[in-house]
Amino acid sequence: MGGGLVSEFSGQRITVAGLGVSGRSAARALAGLGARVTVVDGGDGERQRAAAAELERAGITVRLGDGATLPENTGLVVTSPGWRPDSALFAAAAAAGVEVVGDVEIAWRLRGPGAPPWLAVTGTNGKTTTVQMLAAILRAAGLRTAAVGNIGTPIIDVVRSPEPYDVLAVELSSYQLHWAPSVRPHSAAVLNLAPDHLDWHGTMAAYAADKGRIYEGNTVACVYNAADPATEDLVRAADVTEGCRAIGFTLGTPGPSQLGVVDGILVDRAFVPQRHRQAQELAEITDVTPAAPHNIANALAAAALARAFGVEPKAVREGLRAFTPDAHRIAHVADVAGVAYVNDSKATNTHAAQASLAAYPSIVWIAGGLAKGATFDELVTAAAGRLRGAVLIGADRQLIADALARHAPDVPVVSLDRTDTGAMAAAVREATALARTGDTVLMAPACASMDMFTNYNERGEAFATAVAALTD
Ligand code: UMA
Repeated sequence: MGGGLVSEFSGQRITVAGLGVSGRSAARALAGLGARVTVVDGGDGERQRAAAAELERAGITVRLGDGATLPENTGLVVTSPGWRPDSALFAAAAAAGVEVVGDVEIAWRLRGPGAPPWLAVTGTNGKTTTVQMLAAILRAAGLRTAAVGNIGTPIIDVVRSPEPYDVLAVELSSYQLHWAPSVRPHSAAVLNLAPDHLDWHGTMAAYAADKGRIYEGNTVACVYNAADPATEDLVRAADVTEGCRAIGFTLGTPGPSQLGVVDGILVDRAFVPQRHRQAQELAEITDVTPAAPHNIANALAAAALARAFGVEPKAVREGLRAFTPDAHRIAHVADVAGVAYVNDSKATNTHAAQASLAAYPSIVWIAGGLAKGATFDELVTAAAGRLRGAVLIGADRQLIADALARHAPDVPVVSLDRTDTGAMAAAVREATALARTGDTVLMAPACASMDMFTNYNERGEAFATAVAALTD
């Protein structure tokens, strides 16, 4: 792979949409292959200017402050995942008969002979953790691998790297799948399906259909969640390679062709010689950190993909033991004056927030941000009995305030009318004032972070810093 590629992109005029992580990676790779690249971005801030200067030094043209006009003579548009399909730039491309694809599609097209297969993971929640677990298991099996995609490392960077890989653990978002029509993973998993990103996809059906693309052309296993029939429906709808199997995972006793849990042991009844009579022990639930139900499900999905790739049971156990969870997913930050502070910044939608709100008996909830078209009635109804109070931040805080007024009218609510980064420290102070001994202050925003922060990591760090300041 790497530099020796003779490329279909050489000499082509390509417009890259977006100057973020994926756009910069795509622009550099395509320019390196001899394409004439123009990057366009609707923003014109400090971050974009610095990135533009860097790309311009590599001979790439950058146009800031106009993400709508298609540069003249564009032969292909390569979009970043965050750009909505109804963006004006794509309407202009369609009118000019120009193809639009994402950076993941380019990564797929750049694979040379002998390129490593992809084990791919999507789902509304748990995909980053599952991909990290999968990579840990593959490493424990002695395989050369990388965790790439929506997790933060653009796949193009790895596909073009001179370092050899045996297999890639790939996290794909619904956005990336939408723009990646020819990707064909070795095996793939959809972990769960709940409403998210509806402002981007338009409808739940469109969101599900984009997620379902991950199963297209799978050769060995389509892994689904037996507790979430919508994921199995997506397997049925997929056009897979002849001989590819549907493999379920369940927190209960597994049937044939499933992985599941029996007496605290993770067992495999799918990749064993006589699956109608035998089960293979893979690990114990105590090998998984944290051993919460949603995380056991993630471990089973990761194990299923690894087993589909031929990994031995022993490596599954070793990999799960080696895995350390994300610092921003239901992470206990500190206890201050008898109150626990928990960072679940990774809860960027209501489905994820529901899992952490269900885990504590008495909660002061910090929530809010960008709602992405979500509604909060179901979440608030489920959590109402556990809420000591709520502190709301961010652009769409009123939507949550309204749901609280409807379904939990007795819960005290503080709504902070500011969206600067210092708002988190104020929110932590307000939450502390509402909390009583034994309570948990839980930052599980149920919203995306980009109205106030660069990403959920930054939001989580702001929370941890604010908690640390309580004892200064
Ligand atoms: N921009 C415009 N016009 C638009 C939209 C964006 O000009 O209409 C510009 C912005 O000014 C910015 C750039 O495009 O400069 C950003 O592009 P982007 O939003 O696609 O973000 P990237 O930095 O390229 O990061 C993307 C993923 N972001 C999104 O899907 C929103 C990252 O996932 C991913 O890690 C990265 O590619 C590498 O693959 C983040 C994410 O939030 C973590 N994902 C969502 C999720 O997990 O829920 C799907």
